[in-house]
Amino acid sequence: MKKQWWHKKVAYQIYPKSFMDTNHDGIGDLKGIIEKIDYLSWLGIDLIWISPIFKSPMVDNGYDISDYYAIDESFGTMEEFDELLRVTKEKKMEVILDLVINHCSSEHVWFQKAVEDPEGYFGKFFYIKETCDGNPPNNWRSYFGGSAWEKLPGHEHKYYLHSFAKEQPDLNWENKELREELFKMVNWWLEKGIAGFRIDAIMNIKKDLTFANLEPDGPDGMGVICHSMDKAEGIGDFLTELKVRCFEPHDALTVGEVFLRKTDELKDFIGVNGYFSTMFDFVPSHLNRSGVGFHEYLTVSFKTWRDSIFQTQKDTYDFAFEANILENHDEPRGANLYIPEGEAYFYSLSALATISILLRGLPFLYQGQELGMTNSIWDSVEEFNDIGTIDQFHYMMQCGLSEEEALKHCSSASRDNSRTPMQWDTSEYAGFSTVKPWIKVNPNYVDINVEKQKEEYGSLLNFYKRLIAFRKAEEYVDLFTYGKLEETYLEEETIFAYFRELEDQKVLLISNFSSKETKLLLNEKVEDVIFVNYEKVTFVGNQLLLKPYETIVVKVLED
Ligand code: TEU
Ligand code: CA
Repeated sequence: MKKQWWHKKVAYQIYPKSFMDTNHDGIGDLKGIIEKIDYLSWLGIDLIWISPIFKSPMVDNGYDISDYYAIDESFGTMEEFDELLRVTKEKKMEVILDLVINHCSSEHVWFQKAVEDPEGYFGKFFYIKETCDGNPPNNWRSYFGGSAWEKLPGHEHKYYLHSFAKEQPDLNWENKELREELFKMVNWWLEKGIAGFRIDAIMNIKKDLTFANLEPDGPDGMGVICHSMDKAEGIGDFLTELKVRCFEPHDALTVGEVFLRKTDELKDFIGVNGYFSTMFDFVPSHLNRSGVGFHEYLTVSFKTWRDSIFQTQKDTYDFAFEANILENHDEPRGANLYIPEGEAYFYSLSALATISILLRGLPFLYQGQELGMTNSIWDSVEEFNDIGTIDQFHYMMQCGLSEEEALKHCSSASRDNSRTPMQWDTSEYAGFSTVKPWIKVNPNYVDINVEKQKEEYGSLLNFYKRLIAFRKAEEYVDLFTYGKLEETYLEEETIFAYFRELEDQKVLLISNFSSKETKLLLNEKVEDVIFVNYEKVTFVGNQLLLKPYETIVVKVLED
């Protein structure tokens, strides 16, 4: 594999609205990020992805951009952004931003002009369709609920397409002029000195241009728009152009938010000459999705989860790195998703951390994950801010669920669970702000916060710091970056185990991912124990006595 500048990095996602507020308006800001760079550097982070900070009416918290060249006032100014870049460079950190180019905001000037003159230059930046019967052009349901078509204001028979909210009109990538505008913007940011982008909802840019109806999948007679993408062909041409015109000349790091991952296309996407540097492995976090809604989430067994991670590793070994995550701003907390209820404590969370961070690929942490932040407590639907959650609530009621049931499902599945303010200390509002934040603080901040965990050697936060340092230690960094990953002990009910091997180095990770003790007879000769989450490891001969969630890394001797 060709070595890349970003291969050995450990990344951290910041959701700026919830990270740190410095001007007392209850909204996180750029100055807040600057203030906390030392913290991230202390933790061992050297790559930061910041969710959208561009000018936006905030219908979807910045994923609805009304000016790609401006910083939203609620986050700060362009000068502050430049200062952030300067400060991160000083700490040898790189910054990547969020590239939201499937859609813009309905307040973007392009859309405003399209409304004025749908047949004109800017009208062609969007998907605008006229219907004779006054109904939407087809039965596609948007991701955030309701028809994916909205009437163009002031035009009775004209509709525009929006895969997400109606305030997020889809951009028409078939139009060369639109693409040129986007390439110009992408290059402008890269020239400013950012290292690259996380690329939002990118699979949506290619449409099924027949606009055929979908098989209905709900009581509303609609089908969710993602299924229309099965029939969208030729996305590769757009992505190649984007790469050649923007990413390649800047040696940018690009992380695709690629859904509908197809194994036989992985080389095209993230191979040596792929469209992107890497893409997130969403398979493990989406195993519980049935594709219909919050109320139809499935239960996922330990083995299904474990084996899905191994499958991705097998699919990409030799030619690519996936980006490994436990959490992001669209998912509930990993502590709730991957760990059985009532069992999220230091040992289980540190086990999860070790399994994830030592995989082959680019590790991403999401803010608060290093503390073991959990899903919050939601007392009523009014407490949610997320447009997707509010839609799901109403959709579940439409499907016949009671208000109580709908709230229960939202509480466990809502994206707002990961968007509660970062928990810095025990002061009111968790040290995130001095005023009431835009979204409810998780009441457990009194126990789970940076200040407290920084002081305790045995905290999850300090564990993460040691774990990142271990991955990056001179002795192991090549092994953990480039070494082959091979799964083992697959027949064991609770064991998550894999080898990492590079040339004459070979280590074995063993995790007893269960609240019960277990024994494991090792087939390997152990030379040394090099990483642990308990103080003491117990061997009886070659048998390991593993405590609940005990996780170790050992050096093994080749026979
Ligand atoms: O997400 C794309 C996407 O498809 C998600 O809406 C996903 O289906 C949903 O969050 C369920 O987990 C990206 C961003 O990550 C998300 O925050 C934005 O809302 C969305 O694009 C629109 O820009
Ligand atoms: Ca603020």
